[in-house]
Amino acid sequence: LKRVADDVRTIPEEKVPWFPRKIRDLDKCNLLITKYDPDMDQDHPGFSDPEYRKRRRFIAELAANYKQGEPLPRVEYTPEEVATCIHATGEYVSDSGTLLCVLVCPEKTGFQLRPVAGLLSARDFLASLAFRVFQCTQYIRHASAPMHSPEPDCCHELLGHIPMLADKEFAQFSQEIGLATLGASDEDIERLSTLYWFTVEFGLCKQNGTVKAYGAGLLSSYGELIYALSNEPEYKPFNPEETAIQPYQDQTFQPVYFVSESFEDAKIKMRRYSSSIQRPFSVRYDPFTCSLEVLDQP
Ligand code: HBI
Ligand code: FE
Repeated sequence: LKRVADDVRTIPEEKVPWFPRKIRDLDKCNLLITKYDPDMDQDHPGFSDPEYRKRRRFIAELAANYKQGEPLPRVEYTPEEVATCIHATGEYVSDSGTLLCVLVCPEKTGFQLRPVAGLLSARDFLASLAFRVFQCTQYIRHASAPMHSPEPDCCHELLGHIPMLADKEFAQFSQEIGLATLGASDEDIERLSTLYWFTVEFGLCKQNGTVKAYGAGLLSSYGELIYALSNEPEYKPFNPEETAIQPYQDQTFQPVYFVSESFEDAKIKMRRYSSSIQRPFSVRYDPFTCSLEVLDQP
C-alpha cells in the first residue's frame, strides 16, 4: 500500500519543471537568450563595432560572476555612454537611478536589483520577480541608435522599470506574476509572459478618467509613448484570459494595447487568472526567510 502511495505522489512532481525555492537559487536562473545580442544579431546596431562588443563582454562578465546578496557591481560609464543615455532618456545616467532602487525600494516595496547580462529566458526572468528581485541590465545601448534598443538596456530599466518597482501596488502585481510562473508548464509561461508584456511593459491604465501609460516599454520610448496615447492603435479592456493569448510585437510599435481600470483592478483580475492555472502544489513567499513555502495540493 505504501509503495502505491509513493508512486502516486511522485508522478505529478516529475512533470514539474525546476524552480527556485530560496532567494540564493536565483544564481541558477541565468539562462540567456542571445538572439538579439550584439554578437549574434546582424541587425544589432553594435554588431559591427568591436569596441562595443568588448565593452558588452566586460559588463556581461560582472553579471556572470555576481552572487545573490552581494552589492551591485559598479560600472563607470564612459562619456560616450553617458551622452547616449542622455540622448535616449533626457536624464543623466549616474548611480542615482539604481540608487532609487537600492535605497528607496527596500523601504517602499522591498524590491532588489541583481545584474543580468542581457535577455533571459522568460521562465528565469519571471521567477526572480517571485522573490521581489528584478534582473537589471547595466550596459547602455549602442550610440548609433539612442532612440531604440533591440534588447532591454540600462536606460530602459532606469526610466521604465525602477520607478514602478517603488510603487506598492505595482510591486505586488509583479511579484504575483512571478509566483504564478514557478513550476508552470511552458504553455503557461508563454501566457504569463504575454500578460507581463501587455501590463508591465506596455500597459495603459485609467487614472481619474484619463488613460495613462505605465508600461516600462512606453515610459522609456518617447516615440511609442506618443503613439500609444494617440488613438491610432486599438485599445482593449485588460482581461487576462484574452490578453494572455494576444500575439505581440517586439520589433515595432504595438498594434493593440490593453487598458486597466486601475492597478488594483488589474491585480485582482490577474490574481483570479493565476489561481485558475493548474499546478499540483501552491506556493507562498515568506519574506522573513526569503524562501518559498510549497504546499502540496490536497
Ligand atoms: N530578460 N533581462 C530581461 N529583461 C526583460 O525584460 C525580459 C527578459 N526576458 C524575458 C522577458 N523580458 C519577456 O519574455 C517578458 O515578457 C517576460
Ligand atoms: Fe523591460
